[in-house]
Amino acid sequence: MSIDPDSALHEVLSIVRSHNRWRRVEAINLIASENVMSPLAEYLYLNDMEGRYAEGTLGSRYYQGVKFIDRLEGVLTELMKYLFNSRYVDVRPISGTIANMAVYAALTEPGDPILSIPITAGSHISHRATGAPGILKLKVLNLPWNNEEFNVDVDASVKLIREVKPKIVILGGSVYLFPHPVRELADAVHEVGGYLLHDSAHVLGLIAGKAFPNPLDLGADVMTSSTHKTFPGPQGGVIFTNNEELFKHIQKAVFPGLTSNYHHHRYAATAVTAIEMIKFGEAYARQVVENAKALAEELHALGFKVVAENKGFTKTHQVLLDVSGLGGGAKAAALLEEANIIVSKTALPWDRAFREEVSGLRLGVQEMTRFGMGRDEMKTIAEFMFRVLIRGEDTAKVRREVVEFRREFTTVRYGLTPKDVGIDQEIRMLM
Ligand code: DSN
Repeated sequence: MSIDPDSALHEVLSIVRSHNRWRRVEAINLIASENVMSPLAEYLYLNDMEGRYAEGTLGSRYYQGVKFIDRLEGVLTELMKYLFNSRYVDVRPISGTIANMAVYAALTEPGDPILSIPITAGSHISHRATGAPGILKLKVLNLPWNNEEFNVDVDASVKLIREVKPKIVILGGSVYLFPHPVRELADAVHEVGGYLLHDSAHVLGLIAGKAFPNPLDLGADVMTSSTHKTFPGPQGGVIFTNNEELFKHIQKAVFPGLTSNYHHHRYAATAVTAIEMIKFGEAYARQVVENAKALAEELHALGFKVVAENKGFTKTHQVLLDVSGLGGGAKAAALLEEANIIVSKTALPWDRAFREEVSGLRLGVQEMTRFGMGRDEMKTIAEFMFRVLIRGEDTAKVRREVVEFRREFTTVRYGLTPKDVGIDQEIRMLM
């Protein structure tokens, strides 16, 4: 096989240009697990730390040349401690999944039972037997789920915890409309000698902005997260706890257990994002939750089956639709993508399984909120979705209008720019 490097180069540039234009300025992105960094965070993301090693823990490294990486990791750690009211923070995990795995590795033995919400109710793959817990040979059982409440069934869960005596009970997940019952389960978990872990990946930015309760304040022993969903930093993972003993075990699981390089170039961007959340996080988080509610109400008014109507639809960045009557989640998501509206299909708790035909669409408004959208724009988005999915309009026609609409919202809010800190230089994305 031969390959022409020049045409491959041309192709690489063209793919990146097309992607950037499509996802940055022409599509309405409603993937609930994504976001955009501020211009300053994006600017700082490219730095020399990208190619360096600093194996070990802060103050005890195996490499020379790390004095500035050490200082930066220290600053980032302090910012995260302050923002999330946590005594101990490990910012080294490179993803939320690695953060979860480090906690399991630190707190369990093979064969131990752990509990997490059912996959169809939105638990993350790293909470399930097919993911990290399975690799560590943990026995994963479902927390009982109440469809009416769209939440964990507290009484049935307390009963199960007393029976099973799990080592870890995991709350939080990828579908997350209402705060899970941390306070209500913490005592039962502790009674049987277990730990309560809250995976805050989806809601970290809302916690930072005080629009969602901080699980550590409510009795969670450990909180894990990624750093790039509602918390709009670069991709990465983080672990929080107030328990010094647990933290020692967790740190060892992170290194030498599960990582040897921490991708330090992301630290500056994560730190800037934390600073931005201190400065603008409350306004951002409030607007995100307001927008999610507005989008749910508009969709409902247009005839969509919006999940959890009896509970007011949502208290997070997410909105869930049951589109089983509109061809199912996969078909609806594909049709919307044709119209440049990017969403993910999802299982709903009443679906039989996760991998089969699923009934739901999961929408997240955090990224569009950062681009300055408010209630009026949520109405416009709901109307675009109505035209594609209910009225069955030509997707190419809707797409042209989506592009025109989206191009008005290309400046990231709630963040800093290089100019704000006296840097008269901008790196522009290839478009
Ligand atoms: N699976 C991702 C999500 O979309 O929620 C998180 O890793």
